[in-house]
Amino acid sequence: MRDFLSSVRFPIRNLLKVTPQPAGQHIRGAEIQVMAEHRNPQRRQADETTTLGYGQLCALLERIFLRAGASPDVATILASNCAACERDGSISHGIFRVPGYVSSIASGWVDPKAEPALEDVGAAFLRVDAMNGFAQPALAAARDLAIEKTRRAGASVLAIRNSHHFSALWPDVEPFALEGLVAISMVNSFACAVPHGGRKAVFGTNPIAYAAPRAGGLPLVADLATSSMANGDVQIAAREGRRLPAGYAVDANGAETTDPNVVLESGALRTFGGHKGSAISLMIELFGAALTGGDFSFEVDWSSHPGAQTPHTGQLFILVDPDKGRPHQFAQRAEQLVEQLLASGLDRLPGTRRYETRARADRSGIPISNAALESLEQLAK
Ligand code: NDP
Ligand code: PYC
Repeated sequence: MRDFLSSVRFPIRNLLKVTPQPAGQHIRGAEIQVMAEHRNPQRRQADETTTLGYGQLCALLERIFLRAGASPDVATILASNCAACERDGSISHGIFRVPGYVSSIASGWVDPKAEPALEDVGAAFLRVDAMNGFAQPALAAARDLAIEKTRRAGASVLAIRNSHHFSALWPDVEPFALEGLVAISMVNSFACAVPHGGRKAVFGTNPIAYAAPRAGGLPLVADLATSSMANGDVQIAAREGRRLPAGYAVDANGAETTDPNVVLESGALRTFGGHKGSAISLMIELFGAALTGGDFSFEVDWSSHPGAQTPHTGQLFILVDPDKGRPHQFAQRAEQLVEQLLASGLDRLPGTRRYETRARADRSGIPISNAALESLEQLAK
C-alpha cells in the first residue's frame, strides 16, 4: 500500500500544485484544490471541464477504490455513493473526498475489505458491526432486513458501529423514502465543534438527515451538519482566502475567530443555533455513538495513523412505516404541507437544489474540471 501511495501522491501534488500539510492537520491540499475548482463558479466556468455520465464516474471511482485496496463490493458501494454526491452537487462530499479515502485506507486506519457482521437483536432492532470498515457497506448489508422489520413492527432501529462515515447522509436516507418509509439518520464525526458555553471541541460536525415520501414528487430530504458549517466548507474558505462569518468559530482559547486556518489548525466551529443546535449535536453523540456502541467524536484518535481522515464512530437509523400511523395518507399529507410552504412564499424546499442539480446532470452529464479528472485518473492507475 505504501508503494501505491508513493506512486500516486507525487504526480497528484505536482498536478494540482498542492503544498504537503503536516500530519494531523485537517487542511488537505489535493481535496481542497479539487473542491475549490468545483465550488467556485467563476473558476469553474473558466476551467476546461469534461462531462461524465453517472455510470462513467462510478466506473472511474470504482477503479480508484479497488486500486487503493477495497474489496469489489466496498469499491462499488463507495464509488456509487461518491459519484451520487458529485452528481447532486454535494460537492464537499463528492470527488473532493477521494484523496482522503485513499489516504485513510493507506494509513491502515480503516479496513477497505471489511465484511460487516449483522446481529438481529430484537423484533425492531438490528445491529451491525462494520468491522472497522466504511458505514455504507454496513448499511447495504442491513438494508433489506431493516425494511422488512420496519414493515412488520411499524418502526425499527438500525445501529451501526465500528464504522467510518466520510460522506453526505442523504444517500443513506433517500432510498428508504422511495420505499415508502420515513427515515432519520445521524452520525457523529471527530472533535472539531465546541458545545454551547464551552471552550474546547467535544462534538463533531455531527450531521442529521431525514427523508419522507411525498405524493407529488421526489422524497422530502433534509441533510445538515449541526455545527455552524461543515468542516469541508471551512477547508474551502481557507483555500479561497475567505474569512468565516462572524460567530461561527473559536480559536484554541475559546475566543471568537473568523480565520479558517486558525479553526483548522487549533480552533473549532460552534454548533448552529446556540444552545439549541448544541442540544441536537449532543443528541447525535448520544444516539450515534453511545446507543450504537460507536466511539464519541472526542474519542477518535488517529494520531498513530498519519494520513487517516475518516472518522471512526457510529451511525443510527430510525425507520418508520407511516402506514401504521394513518394508512395510505402520509405522502398525501406531506404534499398538502408542501403546498402551504410554497404558497407562503418559499421558492425551494430542502433537497430542491440537489434534485435540480441531479436532473441537469442526468440530462447533460456531471461537469468535472480537467485538472480534477486527471488527478482521479492518476489515482486509478
Ligand atoms: P447545507 O447547510 O448546505 O444544507 C442543509 C440542508 O438545508 C440541505 O438539505 C439543503 O438542501 C437545505 N437548504 C439549504 N438552503 C436552503 C434554503 N434556502 N431553503 C430550504 N432549504 C435549504 O448543509 P451543511 O453544510 O450543513 O452539510 C453539508 C453536507 O455535509 C451534508 O450532506 C452532511 O451530511 C455532510 N456532512 C457529513 C459529515 C460526516 O461526518 N459524514 C459531517 C458534516 C457534514 P439542498 O441539499 O437542496 O441544498
Ligand atoms: O465536512 O464536517 C465535514 C465532515 C466530517 C466528516 C466528513 N465530513
